[in-house]
Amino acid sequence: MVNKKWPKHTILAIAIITTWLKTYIVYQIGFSITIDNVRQEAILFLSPLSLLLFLYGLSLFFQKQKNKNRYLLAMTLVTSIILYSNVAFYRFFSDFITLPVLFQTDNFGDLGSSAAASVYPTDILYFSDFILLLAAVKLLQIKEENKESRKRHRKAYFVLSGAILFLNLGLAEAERPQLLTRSFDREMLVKNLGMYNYHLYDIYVQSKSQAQRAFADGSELTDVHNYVRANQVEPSEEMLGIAEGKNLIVVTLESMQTFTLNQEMNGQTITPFLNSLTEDEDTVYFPNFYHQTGLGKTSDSEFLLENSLYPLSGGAVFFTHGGNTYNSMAEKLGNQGYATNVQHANNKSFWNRDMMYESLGIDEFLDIQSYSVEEGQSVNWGMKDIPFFEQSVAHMAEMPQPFYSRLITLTNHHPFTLDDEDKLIDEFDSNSGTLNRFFQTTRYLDEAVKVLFDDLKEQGLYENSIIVMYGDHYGISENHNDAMAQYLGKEITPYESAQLQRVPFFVHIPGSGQGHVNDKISGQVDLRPTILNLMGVESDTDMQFGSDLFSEEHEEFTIFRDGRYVTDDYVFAGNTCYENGTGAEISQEYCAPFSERALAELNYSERIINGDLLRFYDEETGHLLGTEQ
Ligand code: GP9
Ligand code: MN
Repeated sequence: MVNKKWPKHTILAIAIITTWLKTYIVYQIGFSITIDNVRQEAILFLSPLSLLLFLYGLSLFFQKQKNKNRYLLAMTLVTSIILYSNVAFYRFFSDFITLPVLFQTDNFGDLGSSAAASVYPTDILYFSDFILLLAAVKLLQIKEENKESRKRHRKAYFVLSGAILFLNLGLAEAERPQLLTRSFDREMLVKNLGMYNYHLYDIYVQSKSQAQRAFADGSELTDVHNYVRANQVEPSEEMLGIAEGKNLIVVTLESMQTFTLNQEMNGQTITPFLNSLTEDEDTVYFPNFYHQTGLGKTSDSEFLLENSLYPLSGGAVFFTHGGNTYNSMAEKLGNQGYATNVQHANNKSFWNRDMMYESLGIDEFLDIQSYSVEEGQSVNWGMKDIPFFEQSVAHMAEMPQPFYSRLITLTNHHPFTLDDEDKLIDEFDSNSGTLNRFFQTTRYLDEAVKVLFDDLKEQGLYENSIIVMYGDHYGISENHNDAMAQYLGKEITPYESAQLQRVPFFVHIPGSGQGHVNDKISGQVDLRPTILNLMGVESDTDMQFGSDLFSEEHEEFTIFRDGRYVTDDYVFAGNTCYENGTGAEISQEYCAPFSERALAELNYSERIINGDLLRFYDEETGHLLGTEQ
């Protein structure tokens, strides 16, 4: 035994296999990662391998076995520290480490002490691969290798590790389309890419935005500021401050689209309660309100609502710019003495909400941990909307008043599945199961909103609140155009497709008697100025791109995040100019001036975000900081 010489790559093989297996075991015991099927389990198992093969494989470039060993020991220690730090962090925050938390100590103030308090002696096992490797290095004698075979083997080795990386990415993409471009959830990234690749990806995303930020300065705001001020409108005297001092409840209606309102599907009403609100004496209903979200979906709609800035063209701004300076609606209401919070029964790291809400100045985030989900209360993505609303209203009853509480629903989410007892209407009968089920989940969401109203009344919160509800984005994508055409009884041209981006928007002010249908062309970017004016909170020096929908001067020009737009006369979609109303194709000349403005406006907004320019702006005075004005 003592004289036995082991094959030349034994130490490398031990390092890779022990770290790989240890990582997989730690995934199971150190975190609560949800796995729904065998493919996800297989990806989770495979995911640490590609980076380990590459990183540890670099040892092949060392000539002496001694140096190889040292390098491998160092790397095993580094990967162990990374993995273990995440475990310790997760014990406290139920989240994975992302670069900004290491620098934003004000966000996670007691990070160091919390982490230190969660260390146990048995945690040494998280370093078991390092310990095993140390023993192997001490005990095993390794054969020398000749130069020629080294080069050949090395090449083959790195080709193999590249192939495994692509296999991993391919499987991850199949499991979660657009995983890297949308980057929605840290858990999903870790699950699909592996902990080590996740950190590399995180470093890439964060340093890209930090670099853009570093080169920006306040002077870049001058043009943007001039543009914003030039497009400012006067509020409507009648509506200004009409809800002053009341609680503000904003409900995000997941995936709800306007085409389902005041319509039937095979003789069945889809949204009976919301339909009644469209004629209610205390409700203003906006049938020509469009979503303006990009890849960040729900989070983009939240971003528009809070900031009246456009989300980004690539990636989710909640992820890429979660540490920027913002001047959110929550912060403004907070300054007026409002208790501000978001209620959403999902994992808090989804869309990086836990971090972003800190930047948006939201006092409290009631995530899934604040709900008790009983047997039968969960479907599809998580807690059903009806029990969610019931428990959310119970939370509100405990809140100091006035409060601003945002409620984000979840049941009407792709793939639109429901338990039988919650199916209040039949499915549609097209070739798209997605569209067929969508009607049922929309009907369920409508029912849930009714429960919300009833519960608010029961708890005595209704009279003193204003309830705003908006659809976050489409539920039915263009992949289902054939089925949509069957339902609507017309072909889905780019013009129709743009019209399908309408989502409902309601402003319900109990006892106001202000109910009417406001059919102005409008979008989510208008939510903030509209709501703030109703609440009697001035926003006329703010850097916002939307305008108050109750103002006589509101311009009917709504720009989608992808560059399409709608005005009262035109719709620009699929690079074609259409006449709004008839859908007739018309000369590009009509649209040209708007196309130019749409591009400019999206660019201005993007510049603010990429350069983190609001840090150079004093919203109280409307002055640019560090420049003469
Ligand atoms: C997740 C929920 C849904 O928490 O908001 O997100 P989506 O996929 O619609 O953007
Ligand atoms: Mn959504």
